[in-house]
Amino acid sequence: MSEHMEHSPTAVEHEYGASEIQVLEGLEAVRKRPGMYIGSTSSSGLHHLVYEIVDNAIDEALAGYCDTITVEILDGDVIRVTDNGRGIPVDIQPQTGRPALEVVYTVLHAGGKFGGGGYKVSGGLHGVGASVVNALSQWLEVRVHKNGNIYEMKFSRGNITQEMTIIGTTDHTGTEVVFKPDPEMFEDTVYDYEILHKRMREQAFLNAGIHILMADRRSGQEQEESMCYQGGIREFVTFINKNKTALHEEVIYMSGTKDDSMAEIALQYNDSYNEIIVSFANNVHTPEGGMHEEGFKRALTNVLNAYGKKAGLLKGDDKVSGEDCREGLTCVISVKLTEAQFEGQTKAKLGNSEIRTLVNAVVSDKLEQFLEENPVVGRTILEKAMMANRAREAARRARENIRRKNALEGATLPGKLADCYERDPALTEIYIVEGDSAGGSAKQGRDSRFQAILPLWGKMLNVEKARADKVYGNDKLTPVITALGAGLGDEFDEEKLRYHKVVIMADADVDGAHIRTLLLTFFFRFMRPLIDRGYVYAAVPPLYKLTRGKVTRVAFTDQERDKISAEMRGDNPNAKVDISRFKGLGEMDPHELWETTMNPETRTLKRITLEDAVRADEIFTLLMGEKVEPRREYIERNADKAMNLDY
Ligand code: 1YM
Repeated sequence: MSEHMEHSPTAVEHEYGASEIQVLEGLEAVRKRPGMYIGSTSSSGLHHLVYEIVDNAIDEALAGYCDTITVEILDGDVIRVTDNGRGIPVDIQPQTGRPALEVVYTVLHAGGKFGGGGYKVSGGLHGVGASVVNALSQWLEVRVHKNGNIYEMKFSRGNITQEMTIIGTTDHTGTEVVFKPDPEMFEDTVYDYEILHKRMREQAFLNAGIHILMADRRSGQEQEESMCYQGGIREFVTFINKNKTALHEEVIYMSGTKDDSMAEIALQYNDSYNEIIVSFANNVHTPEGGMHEEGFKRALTNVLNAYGKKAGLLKGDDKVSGEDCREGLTCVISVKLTEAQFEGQTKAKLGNSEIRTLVNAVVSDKLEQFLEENPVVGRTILEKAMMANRAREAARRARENIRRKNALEGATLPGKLADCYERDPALTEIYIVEGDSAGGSAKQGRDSRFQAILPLWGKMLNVEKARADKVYGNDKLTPVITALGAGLGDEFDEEKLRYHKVVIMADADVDGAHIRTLLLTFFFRFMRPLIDRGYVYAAVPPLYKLTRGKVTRVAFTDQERDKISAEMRGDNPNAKVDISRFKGLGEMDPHELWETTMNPETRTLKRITLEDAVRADEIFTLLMGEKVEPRREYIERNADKAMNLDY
């Protein structure tokens, strides 16, 4: 080491050797085709520069020599990254006769196992490192604290402007890199704090115990956050689930190693229907998945099925599918390996098949063990998967039913449907009406140019007895599906939807609430785009009719009733205003129904939001579920509110 340190600290002119010419050609290539090295020269490439530098600091932390990394955006969109590791080596590298620091910043693909030894995983989406950042920076400075000295080196667009120089002494070790992205290379050089913050938070989760400080020091927009997660990816899962209702308190954590590879997996179920799997290879996000995800999914399905059988929850030939097992799952997978193969369109998919074997083995082993030891959690997870399975099965049966019916009947519109004349779905409305008599009034009262009426007669279902899956094969829903014309589930096709306003018109009583709940649940589970796109509405019929002499008015709330009643009396305190409560839609004559509930000029429609639908689905699950106790509690708790069950 000491003889290397004799390298002159002052900048000296020297003749370029063959290897250095190669170096210059190398960095020139980066400037000619930057997209090849950082993906693009748009915002994503700009931010990528930071990740490349930070990756080196993280590698140093993973090697066990560094625990704090600072990332700062300075005025002029200059980036400064600092760590408290060993400092990049400054000794002369024998092959090139140049300081290692210089080689790291001027030779493409330098980095990694330098001078032999040392565990270093090659991360980075493009795995190109510091020299690429240097080539694409208008200027870059690096200062290394090592051996009691501060070594400094400066560059401009990849060219050395100051040879490595000792500029002072120091009492600690570490590396500081400051660079300004070259405006000649990027469409825009303004950094987005949120993008960097998100990435740094991710890195803090993936590398438990490392302190990462992210700071915006640009004048007028100062902010910073210090991040350190002792729980690592467990805390990552908690973070993703923070606004969701977890089905079990503890995040399940599993890890294992084989040869030079390691895998860790953290997961927790929540009560939603979404699957969130976030995977990483060598701290690089792999949004397209790959072998680590495959290994995980396969093991999860196998373990849950085996456990379900063993615990007596799955009987006979009953099985849950992979998708069933992942409904409501939030999972983070992180693998580290020596020679990561990134594949796919955006090099965001892990190709190493040995990792599939490793993850599969870890999950098969550890998850089984966890479920054995935590039977309550095991049961909860299995029940969630079985519920998902029933819903999926029901959807499939319903789809087949519809297909069969269409084949038999030539996809005719339901007989009860009173269709409208207009054919442009953007202009048409369908009223799904509870009961034949209300349906009759609606048919007479409507504007048949653009309003269609579909009555659903009779009681829709017996809440106490009907099983969830029976509901979807339900004859009453088939006309709804055919009338809307857009199909179901995966095959739902918005293009074919026949009306862009789907209005549920039901009474404000318990039966009406049941029908609304059923329809919303049905739309939520099988025609989700209908709700997402805001096509579903609830009609809001009035509650009161007020009459004085020949004048009649309606009120939608108690307050409104009192206000209107006072208005109708006017200055005459003795005037008699007759107030009656509408018992149901069926009671209104066609004209009343039109004026109060259907006329676009005077009606009130409530657009159904996703939250409404989720709530309906929850209530439905509760009412239809096998658990008697929570159902009874719910009904008792809501008995008095039955009049407006879901609004
Ligand atoms: C702010 C950026 O680059 N830190 C950093 C980089 C290195 C080391 C320490 C390091 C690595 C090794 C030995 C080793 C790098 N060294 C190299 C190379 N922070 C930042 N901190 N000693 C120090 O890997 O053996 C490349 S990066 F190649 F020179 F060893």
